[in-house]
Amino acid sequence: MTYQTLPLSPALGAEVRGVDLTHIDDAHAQELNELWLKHHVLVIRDHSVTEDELVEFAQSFGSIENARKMSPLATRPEIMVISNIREGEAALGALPDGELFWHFDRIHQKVPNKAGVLHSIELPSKGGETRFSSMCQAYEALPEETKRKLEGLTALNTYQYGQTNAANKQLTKDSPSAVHPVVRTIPETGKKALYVCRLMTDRILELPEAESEALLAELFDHCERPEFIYEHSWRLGDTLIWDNRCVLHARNDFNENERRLLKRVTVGDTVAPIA
Ligand SMILES: O=C(O)CCC(=O)C(=O)O
Ligand SMILES: [Fe+2]
Repeated sequence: MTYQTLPLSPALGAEVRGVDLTHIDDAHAQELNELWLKHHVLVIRDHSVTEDELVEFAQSFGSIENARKMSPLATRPEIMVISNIREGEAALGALPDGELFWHFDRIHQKVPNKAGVLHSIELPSKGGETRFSSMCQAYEALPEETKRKLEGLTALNTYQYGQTNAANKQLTKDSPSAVHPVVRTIPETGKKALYVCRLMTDRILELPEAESEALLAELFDHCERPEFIYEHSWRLGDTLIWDNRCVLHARNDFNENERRLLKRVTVGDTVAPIA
């Protein structure tokens, strides 16, 4: 082992020390992948990187998916800019403002992405923390009866781009949607993870509407319990990678008059979620 790890919360997350993000060889990449499978969220502190270096680092975890729209604040199509920086009225990045409900990135697609990498460049003086919740822990903690009830269930997930909470969802016929198992198994570890989220999961297909609504409300509350969560308070030069297959994330509100700029690289998956 080359790297030293420090746990970030009882549920998930580890800070990894001794990483040179600009020199990741095959052995380093393998070690980082093992740590990522074990801790689900890895944080490397105090290490500013260029866009090229960030993309190269993310490639250690799989193949990269381009951003949906290229931002004027990025120089490569792989870089998704998460920022509230504006030119006039127009936001130059995605997901510009405020609180963001619990979600899995791209769960509304057939093959959602495997991991997300975020790198911090400008930060507000307070707020804007990103929270991560372990869906392996959340599944484990369910009563046996609920685990049995969830077997074989699938859910419809939809998303309208830019939407940040579930209350103001205004779906159109063209809003992307995908059906996935309510509990998925992570191929490398065989671990089961709850796979629903407040922002995008609309309906459990095998249940009558009222029953689906009641069960989802119960599951959302369960997923967001504090004991499953690590809250990341950003410092400049942080690089964070999370397992988007079994970790939910959300963002705390922050002052809209202060600038926040993160650059994200999205690691694609090769297989759709399996039950
Ligand atoms: O701004 C953040 O902290 C997180 C944004 C987000 O949800 C993402 O990059 O997928
Ligand atoms: Fe996200």
